[in-house]
Amino acid sequence: MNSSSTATRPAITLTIAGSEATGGAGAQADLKTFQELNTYGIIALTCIVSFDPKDSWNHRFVPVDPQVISDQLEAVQACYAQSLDTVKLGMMGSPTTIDTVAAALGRQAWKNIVLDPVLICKGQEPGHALDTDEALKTNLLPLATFITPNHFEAEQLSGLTINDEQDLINAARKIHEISGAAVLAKGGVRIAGVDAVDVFYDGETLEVLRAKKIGNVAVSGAGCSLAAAITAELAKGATPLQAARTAKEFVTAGIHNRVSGATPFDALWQGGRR
Ligand code: PXL
Repeated sequence: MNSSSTATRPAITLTIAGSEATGGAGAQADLKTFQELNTYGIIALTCIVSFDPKDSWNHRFVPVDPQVISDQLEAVQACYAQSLDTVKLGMMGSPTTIDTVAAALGRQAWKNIVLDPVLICKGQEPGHALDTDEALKTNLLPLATFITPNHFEAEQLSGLTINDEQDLINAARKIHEISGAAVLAKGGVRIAGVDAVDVFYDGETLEVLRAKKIGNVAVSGAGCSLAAAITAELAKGATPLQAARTAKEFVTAGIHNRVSGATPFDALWQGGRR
């Protein structure tokens, strides 16, 4: 180990997530967010998603072999045994992957486990989402310290139907009750109104975070980047509410400065605040 000053040593942030080759979402979005927010980013890959330009940009999904997921986590945990206490969980994609990841998480103590409960990606079997939902609820929800469900995921996890802001508040409360975690439930473009509304609830504080909607189409990477920004801020010592506020600003700036390609959706630019 070198003997340089600890003052400049960055906080370490691990994401356990899938690759999305065009760079908009997944582990790529997480790593760019970590770098932008001055943490040292690490990835353990769970799956590889490749959009198919010949088939309406639907997702082709390939899981990483469970042993290989385990090996990556073994390497990371052994390398940073002294300093790794913050992890983000992104797309798992299957119950087997969830079991593998839960087992690795159980091998050490964590300060922050941020769960972005990604349930389904186009191109996966719908039945898959149900299995994944159950496995998430059983194996990952109880470990999480912070959960960032989008509209669909909040409905699945809470069992509630969400049409408006009050429904989103009820869902955030319910997800906190079943997990004990801080929750940021994201309304995104799916709740009517001029603002993109997210609800924060940690059992004590309820805060509705608002930003003017920028268009009415979801931007790729917004959810991943939001959870990654929360992860980075927590790793640097922010409270959950501070982390949520900073993450919302970070994502809003990234959507303002989004990147477009041939896909029908744009991608968030993590450098948007510069
Ligand atoms: O945004 C959800 C998401 C997460 N992770 C991966 C993805 C996607 C959506 O495309 O591909 C790897």
